[in-house]
Amino acid sequence: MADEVKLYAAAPSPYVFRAKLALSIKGVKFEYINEDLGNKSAELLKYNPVHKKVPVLVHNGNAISESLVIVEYIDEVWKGVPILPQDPYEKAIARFWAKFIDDKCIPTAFKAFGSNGDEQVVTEAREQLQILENELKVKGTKFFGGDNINLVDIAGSVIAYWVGIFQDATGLELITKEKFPKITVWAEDFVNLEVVNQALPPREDLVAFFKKMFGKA
Ligand SMILES: N[C@@H](CCC(=O)N[C@@H](CS)C(=O)NCC(=O)O)C(=O)O
Repeated sequence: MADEVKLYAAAPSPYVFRAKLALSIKGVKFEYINEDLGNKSAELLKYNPVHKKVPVLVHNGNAISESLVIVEYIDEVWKGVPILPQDPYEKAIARFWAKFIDDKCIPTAFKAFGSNGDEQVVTEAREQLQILENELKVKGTKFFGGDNINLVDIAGSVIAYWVGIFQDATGLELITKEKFPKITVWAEDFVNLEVVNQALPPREDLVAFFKKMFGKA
């Protein structure tokens, strides 16, 4: 029997994108279920009763929540192009950086974009991004995964694509080529990958959406 794969989603969500990209990398066919987050479906609330958030992956009736957990699940179930390193130490390091992006980079960046340019808040966000910049410099590779993207690059898609959109929506230049040369080149390389590019939501739609969200429309 063929696998039944459903993704409960919302187009502007960078977390949904992680799951969508992982499915695309593995070549998995899935049903995309667009949620109205202002009026969540009974299925979403049933499948993710704890957080009530997208993405939720439902595989043959089993629901999995939290984007990084979903990406790991996809990597284990569907073989082919690997997303996590096989070596236990390398795998732990990838999980560490993905968690760093979620725990430190995203919350501080989001706070900065919502702060109307508050200097202290912007500095805090740039301090976290600087750690990521240094990591790319130390690694000296094209992607966090080396020649190919891995869990960290997928986690970082919010920085590679969404941050530029938040910048356009708010007018705050958090990341510039001068301040973050490694992140800038990595972001361009990531977004230019065909598998990434084809899965990304259109830029103009996101700018309009986040302008409203940040009260700039
Ligand atoms: N930690 C979660 C975050 C997911 C998340 O924040 N989803 C947002 C959309 S970007 C959502 O569903 N928000 C609805 C709500 O908070 O009510 C993950 O990685 O999946």
